[in-house]
Amino acid sequence: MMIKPDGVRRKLIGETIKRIEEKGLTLEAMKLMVLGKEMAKEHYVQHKGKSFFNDLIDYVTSGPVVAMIVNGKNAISVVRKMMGATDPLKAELGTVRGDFALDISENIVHSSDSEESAKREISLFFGKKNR
Ligand code: FUP
Repeated sequence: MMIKPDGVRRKLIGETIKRIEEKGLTLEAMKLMVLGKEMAKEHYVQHKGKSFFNDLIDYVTSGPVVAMIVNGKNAISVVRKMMGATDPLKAELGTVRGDFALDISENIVHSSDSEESAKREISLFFGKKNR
């Protein structure tokens, strides 16, 4: 998962990690970094060509992010549930987006939506060529 630039700017790193740890999940790796445009475009490749793509790339490269590898039972679905729906208006209270965000274009966090995307993202953010 990743705490995006607005999450870092708003000092929500600790709050987000606290929730993950209290749930019983384990932080396996963590990295604070500014994403380059190329890495950001690769990360969001499934949205290429969409109306919000350029704004999304500008936003996600606008400051440091915290990329994390989170492990634990059903980690992918549990983390997604804890982060809440992509649109903060639809995210339940008690989720990170439901509690801290108002707008879909600045929704604090990203979390992988499948085993396959988790593998792809881990290799993108933590793979050899980006170490
Ligand atoms: P998620 O899997 O919850 O991160 O959501 P998506 O992959 O669908 O979207 C990734 C990011 O694109 C969102 F976090 C915000 C941005 N987005 C928009 O700005 N507008 C949209 O209509 C959809 C997504």
